[in-house]
Amino acid sequence: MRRFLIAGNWKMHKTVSEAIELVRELKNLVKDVSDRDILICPPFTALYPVSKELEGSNITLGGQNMYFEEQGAFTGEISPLMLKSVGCSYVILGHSERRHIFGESDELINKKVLSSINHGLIPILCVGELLEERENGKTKEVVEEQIREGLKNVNKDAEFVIAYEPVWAIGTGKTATPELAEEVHLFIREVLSDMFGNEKASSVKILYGGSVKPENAAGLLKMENIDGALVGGASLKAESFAKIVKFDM
Ligand code: G2H
Repeated sequence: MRRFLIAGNWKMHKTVSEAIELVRELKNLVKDVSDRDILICPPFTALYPVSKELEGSNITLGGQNMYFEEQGAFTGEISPLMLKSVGCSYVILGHSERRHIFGESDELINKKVLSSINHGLIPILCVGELLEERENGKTKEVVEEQIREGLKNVNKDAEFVIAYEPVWAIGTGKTATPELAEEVHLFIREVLSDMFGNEKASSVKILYGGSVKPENAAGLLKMENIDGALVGGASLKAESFAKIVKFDM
C-alpha cells in the first residue's frame, strides 16, 4: 500500500519570519495526522529555521532544487550535503519552472537525481507537458522521455517520487480533471514498470501537481494512481494546505 504524500512547494515565497509564522500555524493544524506523509519545501534561506520549528513534528522538510556536486566553485548553488545538514530528507528536481525558466535539461536533472540518491535524499522528479505538446498529442511521448532520461542509471532499490505537473495547469487555476490526470499517472506507472519491474513500479508514489486546492484535492486523490499532491499556491496559507492534507478519502 502506498501512503499518501502531500507536499508543499513554497517556491520563491516567505521570508524567515513569514516562514516561521506559517509553519507554526500549520504544525498545529495537522498535528493529529498520522496516516499520510506531509512535506514542506520552503526557500533555501528558511530551511534551517523551519527545521528547528519542525523538530518532533509529523512534517518533513525538503529543498526545491540542488546542484549535483558536493561543493566547489558553483556560485549561487546549493549542494546535497547542505540540504542534508539543515534537515532535508527530500528534494524537488526538474520542476517545470527549473526546466523552462532556467533551461534545465533532462541530462542535468538526471545528474541531480543520481546525486540526491547517493546522498540519502529522496528526489521528487517533476515531469509534465506544455499546453502546445498536449494539443499536439505529445503528452505521453514528452512525459516518457522525461521519466526515462531523468531516471537513467537509477538503481531499482533507490527511493524516488514522481510528480506529474502538466505545465498548463501550474499556477494558472486550470487543474487537469481527475480522469485526465489519472490517465497520465497510469501511463507513468507503466513506464516505471517497464524500467524497474512491476513490484517497484507499484511502490513508487506519483504525485499530481498544478493548481491543487482544497476544493479539487479529494477528487484527484481518490484516483487509483494518484498518491499525493505537490501543492504550490495553496501551500502558502496554513489553512488551505492543512485542508488538502486532511482531504476526505
Ligand atoms: C505546480 C504547483 C507546485 P501550483 O508548480 O509545484 O504549483 O499549485 O501553484 O500550480
